[in-house]
Amino acid sequence: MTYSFPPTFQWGTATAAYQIEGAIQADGRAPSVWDTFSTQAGTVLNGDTGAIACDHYHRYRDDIQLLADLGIQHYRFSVAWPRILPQGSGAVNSAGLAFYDKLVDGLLAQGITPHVTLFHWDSPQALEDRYGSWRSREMAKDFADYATVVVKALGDRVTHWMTLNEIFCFTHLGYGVNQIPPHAPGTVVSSLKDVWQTSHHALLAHGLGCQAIRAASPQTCTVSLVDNFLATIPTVETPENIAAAQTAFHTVGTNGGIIFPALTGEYSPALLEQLGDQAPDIAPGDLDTIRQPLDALGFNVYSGVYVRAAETPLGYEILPFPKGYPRLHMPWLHVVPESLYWGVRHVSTTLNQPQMPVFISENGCAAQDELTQQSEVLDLDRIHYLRQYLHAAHRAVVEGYPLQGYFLWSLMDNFEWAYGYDRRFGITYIDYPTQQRIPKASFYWYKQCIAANQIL
Ligand code: PNW
Repeated sequence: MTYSFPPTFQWGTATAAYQIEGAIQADGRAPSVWDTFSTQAGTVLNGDTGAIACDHYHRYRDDIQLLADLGIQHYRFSVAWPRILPQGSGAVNSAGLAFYDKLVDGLLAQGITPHVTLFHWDSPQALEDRYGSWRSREMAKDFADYATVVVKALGDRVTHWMTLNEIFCFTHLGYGVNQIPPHAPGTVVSSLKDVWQTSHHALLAHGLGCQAIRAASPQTCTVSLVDNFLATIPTVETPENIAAAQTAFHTVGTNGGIIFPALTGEYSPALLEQLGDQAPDIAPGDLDTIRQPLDALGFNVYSGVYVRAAETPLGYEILPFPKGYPRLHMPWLHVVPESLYWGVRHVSTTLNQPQMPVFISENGCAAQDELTQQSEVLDLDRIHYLRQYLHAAHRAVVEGYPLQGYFLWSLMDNFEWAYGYDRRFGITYIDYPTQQRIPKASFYWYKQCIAANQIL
């Protein structure tokens, strides 16, 4: 059997501004919360920061060439808010916009479609100082104003927009009580309710952001949210286990309070019952603002959880991963390829959005890559991981779920947040001391898959 995809299937790869750009003081950029956070002792492994990263800001031409060599047609990257509005709001820094102008033109010249994430965690430090960033509702309005500036500047050439990347990570991991390792700004708020309030504000930013993008775009465009909801997988696909996975989908991770309101306009009742007085305050009209019509949903998928029906009060149980379960080079990176298929299926069924196009906005893994004497990286573990997840994507497509495309995380090794440069997710190896880009075996494998439009 060959595992071919439909001719319209979009093959892509993804990066994010703070993880690759470096050049943190260039052309009027002001600090982001990640600059502040990573320079505090003990926050990031080995004391790494994004100050230089992959120096993409200066080497973007080489990186566009790398994309062209890969034969990719779609590239997802993010814009750094503190380059555009260094104080978070107010004065626009045209030199910051000029960088993305050149990047977009360079991509288009190679026939590569840009897919732009407006926020991938690097919020302006100025807004943290002014009102505590996501702790304040003001953040949502400032985000929408920032979106307007970017879309007005690039919207003549960019038609694929994503509002926020992974609300769970930058709110619950950034403000949550006792999160290890924490995310910027690393501000521990005083209650679970206050944590949920930060993600509620982010949902508002998404809603106002969608409206701002559509209002500012000079042409028809597509708008999506990028979410890493947690997929629940029935251990064996019996009707009972499938029903159990659907029930569990409401309350695992932060699903019930992020993807549910974003797509359905309601927090999951099961989650609200669990939260009790720790649920966030929801002002009149908020849920209507949050549930915006979306052209597609971006799903970041790395892992998931197995569920089966059981005689427990909730009617299901989640199976813990036994010691020795296959895992890649992150504590949470259990190999659960079915999470891709089941995530897409839950959008259609459990969230009742059968018409909602889904694309995989990120999938990939960290591996312990080493350069051989011949300057090669034989990352077979990454190829095996990716192949399994692509098989799950193929299953979703052949069963008729509206899965449109797949963006591999990541084009190159980069600053992996609290793990710094210690964890490599790229299909291109970065030799940080020389900034040399060395395509790994997975790069050549993925290139062949793209060219053949099938899993090899
Ligand atoms: C995503 N988890 O983060 C981000 O969007 C990327 O910027 C990041 O580099 C990539 O995945 C790899 O980590 C995640 O705890 C952070 O399950 C945490 C989790 C998953 C994804």
